[in-house]
Amino acid sequence: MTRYDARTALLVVDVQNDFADAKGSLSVGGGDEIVEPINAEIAAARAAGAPVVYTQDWHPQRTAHFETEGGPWPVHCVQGSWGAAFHPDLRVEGEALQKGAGGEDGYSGFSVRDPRSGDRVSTRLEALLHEHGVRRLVIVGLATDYCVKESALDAVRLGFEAVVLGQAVRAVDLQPGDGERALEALRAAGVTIE
Ligand code: VGL
Ligand code: ZN
Repeated sequence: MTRYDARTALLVVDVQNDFADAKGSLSVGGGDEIVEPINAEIAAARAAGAPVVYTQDWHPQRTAHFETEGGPWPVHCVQGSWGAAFHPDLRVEGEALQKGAGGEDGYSGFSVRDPRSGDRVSTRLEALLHEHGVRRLVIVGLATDYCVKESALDAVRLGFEAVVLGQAVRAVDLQPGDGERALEALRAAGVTIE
């Protein structure tokens, strides 16, 4: 079990039906297997007084993030839909931050990016963590090669210590090995993989 304290936060990335359920539109292989391990982390974090923060991919119906508008992805996590809801077995015991609501791609929990112009805008996550006095982040969820990766890279760039739990993340693997390569890139950037 991971070490938690009041200066550590658990970040639960995008454990939503479209990624975590086999019937989801962007279903990640083994996505549902990580819900119970993540619940155990949530319980451990709360017992230690560590804040738990959740992100949700939260797209409008039309966005350049989707294939229908020239982007890379099938329509997924549309605001308010079943696919955008948290997996029903996930314990939700903390604040949820929704990203991408203005049509941005929103891979990182810390910043969203306009898919056409590339302009980046910060979300509330960094300020929220600072308000709680957090300096270390434990990151779990979906998907290893996109939102987990980008969130962990931003975390170390912003000066947080970051730990990704290998048994509580899963990859999209558009190309075989993307998940493994993402973990290597994270290690190289100074993220601890446990
Ligand atoms: C994600 C692809 C598209 C993710 C979000 O949560 O990792 N991946 N949108
Ligand atoms: Zn998305």
